[in-house]
Amino acid sequence: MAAKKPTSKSKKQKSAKGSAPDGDSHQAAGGELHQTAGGEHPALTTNQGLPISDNQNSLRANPHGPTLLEDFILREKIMHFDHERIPERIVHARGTGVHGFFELTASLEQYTTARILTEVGERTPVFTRISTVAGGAGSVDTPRDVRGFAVKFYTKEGNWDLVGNNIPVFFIQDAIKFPDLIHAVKMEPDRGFPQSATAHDTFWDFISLTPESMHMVMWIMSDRTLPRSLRMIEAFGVHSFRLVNAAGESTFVKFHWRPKLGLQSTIWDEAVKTAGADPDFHRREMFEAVEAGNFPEWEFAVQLFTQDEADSFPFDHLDATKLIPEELVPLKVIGRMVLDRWPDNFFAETEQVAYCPSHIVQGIDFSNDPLLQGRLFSYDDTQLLRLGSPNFHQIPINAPQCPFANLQRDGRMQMTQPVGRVAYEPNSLSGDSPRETPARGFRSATVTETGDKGRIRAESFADHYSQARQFFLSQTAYEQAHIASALVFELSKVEHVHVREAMVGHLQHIDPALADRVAAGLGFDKLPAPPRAAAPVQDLAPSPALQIIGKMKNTLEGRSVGILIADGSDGAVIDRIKKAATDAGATVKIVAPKVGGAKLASGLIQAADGQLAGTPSVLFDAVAVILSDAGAKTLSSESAAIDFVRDAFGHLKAIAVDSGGRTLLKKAQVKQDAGVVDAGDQGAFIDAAKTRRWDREKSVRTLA
Ligand code: HDD
Repeated sequence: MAAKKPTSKSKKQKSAKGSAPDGDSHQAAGGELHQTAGGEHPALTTNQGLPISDNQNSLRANPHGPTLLEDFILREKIMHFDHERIPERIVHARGTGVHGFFELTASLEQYTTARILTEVGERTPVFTRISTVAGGAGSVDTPRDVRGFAVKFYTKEGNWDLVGNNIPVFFIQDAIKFPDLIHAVKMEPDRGFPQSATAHDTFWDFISLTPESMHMVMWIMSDRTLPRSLRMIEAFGVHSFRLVNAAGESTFVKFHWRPKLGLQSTIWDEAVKTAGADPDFHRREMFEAVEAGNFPEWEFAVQLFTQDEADSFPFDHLDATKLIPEELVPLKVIGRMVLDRWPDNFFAETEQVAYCPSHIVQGIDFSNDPLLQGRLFSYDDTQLLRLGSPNFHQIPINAPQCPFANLQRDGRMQMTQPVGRVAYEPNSLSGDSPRETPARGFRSATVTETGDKGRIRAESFADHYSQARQFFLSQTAYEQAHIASALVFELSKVEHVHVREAMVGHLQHIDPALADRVAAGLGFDKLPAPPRAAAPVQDLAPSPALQIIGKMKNTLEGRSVGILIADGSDGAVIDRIKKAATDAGATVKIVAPKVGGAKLASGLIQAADGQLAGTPSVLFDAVAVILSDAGAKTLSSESAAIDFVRDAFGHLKAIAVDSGGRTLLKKAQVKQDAGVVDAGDQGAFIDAAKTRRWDREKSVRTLA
């Protein structure tokens, strides 16, 4: 008999019978009961269903006496509380998850039997978790870090987990190096810091001794690791996978996610300040977007290629430190993903979701990428520790949404109640126990393997610098300057001079001019010698698709505009700016010295969305400063106001000002350039707000 399938359907089914109501009931010391929300409240009970008469006081021998061990209600409650946490993920501990759907727009029937990739128009539920890598679960959202991008597709043929990152390559070529990489990047073990940062000795020591990571280093030093929003990142399945068709033929595939809102990043100083202003910046922004119905959306695209084509590439596609430039194998868009439902419960869903690259469906198969092969073990193993039981697939967020049945039994936290005598196969005693299905069951791709067994790295994996060079040379001058400056910043935090030197040595293979800039930024008086390169560095054609600036969309959709006002501001100007920005798709927030709002020139009160001290300009993509003369005078001696405009300017944002706003800019010694526009010209402001003033940067900071 098939095991009963756990369900995650309706809210009603999910909340345990008798669980706490939304409204709060509070019994004061005098014993009076306050109901704070209307409606029928179910009785509060113990986990055994016993109604609880008093949830405010433990059982005591007398009013001033000791608490009694007998108080099983107290013990049950505290015991449960003590066990509320599970081990956090060793990597990707901090994440934000959202439900949604995947819809196929073009069939890959020629290449695969996987129905999720062949049934056009079919909507498949997904749960997507986007994460940082290095920090703990409580770390901030905006460190310089890779973003994980894990999608669980609840397909009709079983769950498919595509566990990728926002960077298409990885640090290492073989999974056996993963623990070393992570130990190097995490807090240093003797001192317990830094949290969530690569800018320290152990990380760069490891990297400087691992030439294969140079391509990834270029990506992580770029602004890709400083996303403006989780809705504005690309993501990649990284490895080559295989698609297998009905004839059993296989084609290699790389998976890509492309955000509908385009790519956008912040700059380093902005990311650092955002961490202080709002440690939950990305999670909050995602929450607010989903709640407002501005559902994040990505296109799903594939790069398809044969073994023969792969043989002609100037790199080995099984090496996860390499990407396939779009110019070499174009992307084919085959679907879209929309995230439209915030989870009901963070722990039950976002924390307990268990992704495993080994979760695939028939018609999709693995490649021999040695990094992928190691991952196929690691994730199941990690879920056993985190979730504590081989039955983790029964947790609603992890359970397939198609029928599933087998003869696995028992184990911790078994939630189903299998019936019958038979728990083995083959058997002759049961007429309805699950059986293997040779015709439609999963079959691995037919692959011939030859060669000598051994701990061997293929010769074709030896070129560590060519694609790093290609990436760097594909960037705009502004992006190159950010990469060089990020390297200077990070290596300046490294105490060991030989590690700094070793890194600059590697950079010489990537681009001698980059090495010069970083060496100058670090104050070297001579250039260190480059290490021996295991393979000649190739001059690959630049790939503009690798830029961020080139992929920024000329839109205010998904962006936010902050309007700084004070008592005496002109309400009509505020309204016009607000309307223009809202019409262009932006979210607008009013910032005032007091959260209660400001008294406008008209005498009306304008409500504020944020208090100035707690709502700095780093939270916005563009700002307007609308002040009366008196308001400007008051704010001129307010450091939060000075920082507001100075940072907006320093972070290359558009600023709209009226005459009071201009006074504040002068006081803050902010120069006026083409990105500082008159508040009366809303059209000019909207145009300027859609981009950043890259040409301003050289006037506000020294870049390497
Ligand atoms: Fe990993 C989590 C992505 C290499 C071992 N990984 C994890 C998550 C993402 C990735 C997005 C978080 C999933 C979630 O939201 O729960 N990992 C990658 C990518 C890699 C990669 C794109 C290279 C291409 N990972 C990798 C290797 C190993 C691991 C080589 C080990 C050999 N990864 C893990 C893990 C984690 C994990 C320890 C921690 C939590 C979890 O699995 O569920 O098993």
